[in-house]
Amino acid sequence: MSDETLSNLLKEDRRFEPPAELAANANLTEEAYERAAADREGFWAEQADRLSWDQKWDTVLDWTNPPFAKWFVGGRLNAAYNCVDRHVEAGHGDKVAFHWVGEPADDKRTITYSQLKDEVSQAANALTDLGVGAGDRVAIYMPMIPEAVVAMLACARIGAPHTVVFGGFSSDALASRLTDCQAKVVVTADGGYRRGAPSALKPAVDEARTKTDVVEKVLVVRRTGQDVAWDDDVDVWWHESVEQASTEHELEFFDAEHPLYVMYTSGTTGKPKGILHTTGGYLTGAAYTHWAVFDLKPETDVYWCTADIGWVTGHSYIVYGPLANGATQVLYEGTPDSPERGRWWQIIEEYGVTIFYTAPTAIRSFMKQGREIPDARDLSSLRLLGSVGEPINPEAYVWYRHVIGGDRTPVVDTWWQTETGSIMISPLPGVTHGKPGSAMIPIPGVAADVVTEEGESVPNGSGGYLVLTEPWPAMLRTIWGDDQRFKDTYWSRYAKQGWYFAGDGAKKDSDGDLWVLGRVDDVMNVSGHRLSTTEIESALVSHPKVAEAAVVGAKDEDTGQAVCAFVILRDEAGDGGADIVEELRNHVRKEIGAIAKPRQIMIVAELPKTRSGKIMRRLLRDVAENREVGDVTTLADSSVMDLISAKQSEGK
Ligand code: 6R9
Repeated sequence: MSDETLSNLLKEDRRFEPPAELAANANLTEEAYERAAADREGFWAEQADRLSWDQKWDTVLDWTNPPFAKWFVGGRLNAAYNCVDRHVEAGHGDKVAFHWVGEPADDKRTITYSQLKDEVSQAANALTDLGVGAGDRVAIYMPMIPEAVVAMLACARIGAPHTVVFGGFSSDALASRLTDCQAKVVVTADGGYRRGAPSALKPAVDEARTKTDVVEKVLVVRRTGQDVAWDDDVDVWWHESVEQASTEHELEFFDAEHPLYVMYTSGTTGKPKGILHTTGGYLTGAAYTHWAVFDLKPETDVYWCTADIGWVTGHSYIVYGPLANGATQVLYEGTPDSPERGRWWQIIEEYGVTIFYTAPTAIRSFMKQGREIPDARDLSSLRLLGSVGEPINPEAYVWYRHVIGGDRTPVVDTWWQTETGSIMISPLPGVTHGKPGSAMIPIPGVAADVVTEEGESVPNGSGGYLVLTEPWPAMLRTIWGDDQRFKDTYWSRYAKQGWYFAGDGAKKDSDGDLWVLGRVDDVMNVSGHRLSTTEIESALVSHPKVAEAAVVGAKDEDTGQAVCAFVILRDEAGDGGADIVEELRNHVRKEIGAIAKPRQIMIVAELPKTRSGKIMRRLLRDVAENREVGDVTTLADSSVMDLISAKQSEGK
């Protein structure tokens, strides 16, 4: 990928220094890079010391049977104790753990660490009464309400691995996950609020139970008060069990390698992969990275991560990392634009949020709406912004920093995966001179490289495959029930070297900083030139009329693949004018080169996205290649594809 056509992103030469005050008081400073490289295991042992262990480990890492790692061997701890009880014991019981904000505007709750301890203990007692023991799996299918966090921590407290299934998933998706991990109990709610209206959840659980017989009990939180079907043998109300249970619960400690949770994520085949995380290493990784990358000062910061707990960001950066660090957080139930477009900015103003972590897709949709909306709120409390989930286009990064961060705040572009458990590649806010669009270099403790197919490290200025070259504590331990798939998917491509293959393409710029380009299946090959979807998307988004763009490679008789782009215009651009398509094609040519000029550009109103905000390029490829559109069950809004397909046939 050393082609000059790929140099567009590397032309980005804006740099942002860390603010002096943040640099002077930063949690992690430059010396950590060297210290960690000199003694990686020693460095991780220091990070594990952030946690409270009932029994210390004997060995930091056992890597004698790769790729099956064991971290902190012989150590014993309880994840929920680390996230809750120990803060209460240290005298911080009155500290706010969550400012919970419901979607209905007056629905709010403040939960202190002692209240959280009581509720987690009650839920632990209730789950035990329902027959859940250490090692049993519990599924959690809930809206973003405090009980969801309580349920996760209660599972951790009794050593029952949880599997959180995003509340927007269908009953089919739920049933297949329940079956795969043999979940004995499901925790759910009657419903949740979405865009001002109650949206039912329990019927999907009822339906899933007709497709699998593994579930013995369903614990139901009453959230919306809507009618639910009830099976007396199976269904149990939360308020009749958990809320009646004792707030005293005796702790048990578990082995460092005791399973903490299974998180399902999509792979290249239809069957989702159950990514297994264990206790000691995962919690070490989540706590350390949350402290280092977000420079958390637990006494003064108000931290808000907008992810849903149904995906890994919610696990590591709402539940385990921040709570292990004793943070005060905002937890929000709803969507960014309900009941009004400025809801997020209103919440930041109201709670004085200092650290804000969200996804590029959200940032781009705010760009589309225009800056008047955030400008109407006082966002001066913010001191640090984070991004996760996909590459952030330089324009979106600069807008985020400028409009939301008032040019004061560093932006940390954090690269990681469900599989990695915690952030791997990211700027350090007190150290790094940020470059818009680059995740920069691996954080201290992590070793990554960009390599060729053959496994040679590429020189600066070139691209290849992103690999992690040393094991790390929060790494996945296996795919639930499928060790072979675990080996094949992540460890077979560079088996000789023993590296983890991340499935992402990346480039090193002339300074050796990393630019993650997206999944390798998103890398196109046009007339023998390797082109990145991200790069062309960034070129399109840099056009003043464009809000968001998705690019796919469609089969082409002449060029192998051809570039097809789907573009959402900014509101103020109206329909873009009669020549908009030609204007954009020429813009891409100007930005990158003729080779990247899209064969086809479709102006659309929406893009198909998963609930975690990733654009489903696979579906757009179906449209671009005039195929029947494939499986849309993981889309947040499946009607989007009907609109796009209709538009495509109109144009023919
Ligand atoms: C945390 C999360 C992982 C995939 C990953 C990559 C993409 C995530 C990114 C990024 C560029 C970033 N990704 N963060 N790409 N820059 N800062 O998103 O986990 O849902 O498992 O997705 O997301 O392609 O491989 P997950």
